[in-house]
Amino acid sequence: MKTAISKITSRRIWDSRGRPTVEVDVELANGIGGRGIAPAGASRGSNEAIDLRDGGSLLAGFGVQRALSNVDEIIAPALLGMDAMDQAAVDAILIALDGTPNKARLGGNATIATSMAVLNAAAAAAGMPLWRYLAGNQAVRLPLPEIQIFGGGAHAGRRTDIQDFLVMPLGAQSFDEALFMVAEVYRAAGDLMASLGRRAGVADEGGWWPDFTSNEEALEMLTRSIERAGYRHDQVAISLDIAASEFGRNGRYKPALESREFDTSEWLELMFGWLKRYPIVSVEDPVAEDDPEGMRAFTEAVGDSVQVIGDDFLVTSADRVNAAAARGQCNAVLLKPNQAGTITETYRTMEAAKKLGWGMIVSARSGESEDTTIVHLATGWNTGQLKVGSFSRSERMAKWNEGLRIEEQIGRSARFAGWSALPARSLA
Ligand code: 2PG
Ligand code: MG
Repeated sequence: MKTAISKITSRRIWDSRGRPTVEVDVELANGIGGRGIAPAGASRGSNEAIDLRDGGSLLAGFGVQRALSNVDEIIAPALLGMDAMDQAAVDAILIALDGTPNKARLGGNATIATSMAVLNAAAAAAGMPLWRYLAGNQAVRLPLPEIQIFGGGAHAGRRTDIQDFLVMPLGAQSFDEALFMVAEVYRAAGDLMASLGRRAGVADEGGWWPDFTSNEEALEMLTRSIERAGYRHDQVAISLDIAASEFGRNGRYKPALESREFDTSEWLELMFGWLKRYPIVSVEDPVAEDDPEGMRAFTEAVGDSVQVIGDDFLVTSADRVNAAAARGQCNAVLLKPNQAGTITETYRTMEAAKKLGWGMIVSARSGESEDTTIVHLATGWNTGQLKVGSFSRSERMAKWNEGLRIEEQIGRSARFAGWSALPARSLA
């Protein structure tokens, strides 16, 4: 069999934060190969796949030697000879070898790098770009990008409580135009901060460092940046990742910049005020992962006008998506392949969300690399949305630029998701 896996190699490489991470190369009998690189989160959901690290004092405990050994000694021998074109069978072996609910034995970093490497090898063997291999005969759209302008929270020393201040170029007609619009907003935001003497470099995902005195000031500055770039709010709108698990627990919210504590309903009221005053069309993790009633209340209150994304709350789990839908929590899911640990589990989560008519946002992590697989997943699976961090630093730009190449490959029949990517309810 030409597409049998004949060799699997792992190595330690370095991510965008200068931390070690897992890279896996898969080679097939026909000599064709594929690669996968594990990303890493900083604000992680407690139920996501375990990012296996060595601990100890070297590299602040971030070493990946155990994960690499798991690839070489446990995963590779089990996958040799398997057909790379059968992703579900390969991933089923990874899941069975691990045997835990959260990849605690092998490490989600070991399994996702392997799973992505196999997928990339299969597409290469089929002689197709990955997005086309994934799409088969299904129609595809270039995803609506969700791009960070200011980075806060765990990615900026908790300088602001809100983690990601992002924009969505809803008025663009193409992916190319979408990036053009965001480039103008990103630059306008940098100029605005410079003119106020508040420009202080960038945060982990390349967004401007949030030198603000309140969360609301950041929202004000973002709104002004959109206007300064010459766009109306129906052309470029705001999306927030509150990442509330970072400062909320047991129904108590302690945002550092708000000078007091909140219970869930007070916290929701504060956010409802933001939704009234600023052009916000999407909110991720508005409440902590341990606050399902807060998530239900938020979704019920805003659900027909705002996309409500579960990240830490859903951890790319099909079961959690279905359970949340039954309880009226969220109307969109963030799809992070390394939260699930394999491509197949990520795919199943996407399918569950698609059946529900939910928004689907394929997402990078705050620790990234030159790997562009997720851009192909967003396009080939036709998820409609893609979140990669900001509009600077090459681990981010590698992905946005890959989207441009895909748009060119599709040519004149290329479609851009735009508004249509938001869940049906938020179009009302
Ligand atoms: C998130 C991501 C990306 P991290 O919370 O959505 O912004 O952050 O990878 O640190 O979890
Ligand atoms: Mg998030």
